[in-house]
Amino acid sequence: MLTTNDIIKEGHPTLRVVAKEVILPATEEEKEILSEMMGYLKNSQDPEVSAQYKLRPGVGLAAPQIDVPKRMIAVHVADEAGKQYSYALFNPKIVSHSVEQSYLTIGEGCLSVERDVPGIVPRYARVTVKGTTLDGEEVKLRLKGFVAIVFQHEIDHLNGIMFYDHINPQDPFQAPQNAIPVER
Ligand code: K2U
Ligand code: NI
Repeated sequence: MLTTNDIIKEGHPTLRVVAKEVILPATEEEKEILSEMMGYLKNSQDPEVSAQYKLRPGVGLAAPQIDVPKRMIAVHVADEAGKQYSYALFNPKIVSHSVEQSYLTIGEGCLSVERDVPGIVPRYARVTVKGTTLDGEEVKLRLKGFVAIVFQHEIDHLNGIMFYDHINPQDPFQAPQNAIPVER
């Protein structure tokens, strides 16, 4: 099983590469890796397992974070209404997005960043994401709120972007004009 030790930390070059498309159908090895990524998220959200293996809780994970520069992400998160989103996707892509922006009022963290980086991370308020599941099916997801923020954070990892790249260095707490604050 994946543990927090398998997650590379900032400074590791793989966090800054543009990850490669997965040639579909995915190989058994690629499916295994993506399943393990989803397993980490579920384990990290289980109080017993995460305590036993000292797992840092995560709602999303991108393959570059385990030193696999391929376009694969896992997201396991409940939205504001408690609806569970659990998606392990090959080649996720934001195919459209709102002009309107949003941001997580408490700021963002990252399993690859072992320090607090305070500040507002502007995101698109709504995104439509396409990707291919472990079963080889193409899905199209229309997302908003916290779940949309998580998907954008993970897809950024596939492009070598860290959440703090979006924070305004002049005024880290400046909320973008007309942006929707997302509480967590
Ligand atoms: O990619 C990662 O490093 C996992 C990130 C995902 C994240 C998405 C959106 C905003 C912040 C972080 C986190 O480590 S998951 C940890 C976490 C758990 C619950 C709520 C917020 C963040
Ligand atoms: Ni991250």
